[in-house]
Amino acid sequence: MEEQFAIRQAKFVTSAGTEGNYPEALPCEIAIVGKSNVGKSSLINRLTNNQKLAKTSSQPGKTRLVNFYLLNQSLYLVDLPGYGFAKASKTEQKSWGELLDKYLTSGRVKHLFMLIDIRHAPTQDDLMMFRYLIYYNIPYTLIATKSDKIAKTKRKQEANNRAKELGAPPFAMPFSSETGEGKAELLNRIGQIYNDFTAIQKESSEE
Ligand SMILES: Nc1nc2c(ncn2[C@@H]2O[C@H](COP(=O)(O)OP(=O)(O)O)[C@@H](O)[C@H]2O)c(=O)[nH]1
Ligand SMILES: [Mg+2]
Repeated sequence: MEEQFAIRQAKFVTSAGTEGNYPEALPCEIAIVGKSNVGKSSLINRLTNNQKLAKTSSQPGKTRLVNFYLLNQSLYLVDLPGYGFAKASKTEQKSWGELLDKYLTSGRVKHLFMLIDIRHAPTQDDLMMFRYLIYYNIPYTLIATKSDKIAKTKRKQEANNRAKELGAPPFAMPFSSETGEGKAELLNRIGQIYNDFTAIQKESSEE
């Protein structure tokens, strides 16, 4: 069933570091992972129609904190720091690992959007990230970003190829922050996830 999540309001709430200073949890929290520069911040901006909400950069590796965005006062969309930035020092890589580990094991995240570039085979870091989310049994959706960079006729196939290369079931959603391709589908996905978790909460509060 199509049940698009209509974003009426989106605002930045807070950034959290390794100390785990997260905002009060909500029933539904969706986080976005992917390597630096894959298009995480641009996706948030496109979804919310606000080009200034999440900082984007053509210079990778700028976001080092867990950024919380509140949609319609009822759902968190979380921008996680990107991985695989070649210039990052060992110390930076270690603190990135701690930050991500702390967040992903906090029990807050209900679903992950894992972003991969539609044009490139997954890197070692992508493969590690994917194994990690399987290991922790976190539900996910694969999103193949920058779909505008390849011919329209190849998009579905290429997106699915990226999923196969990761070792996932062969499906990824093509998405472009440039053109808005895939936005409606992604809002449907968010609607489904949101409904699942608010329904779970209603059931348990009725017991
Ligand atoms: N052509 C194109 N460029 C994109 C798209 N998404 C992001 N970019 C560009 O890729 C760069 C990195 O994007 P950003 O959202 O900051 O990536 P992040 O590091 O994953 O948050 C920026 O220069 C964006 O303008 C897209 O869908 N199409
Ligand atoms: Mg970013």
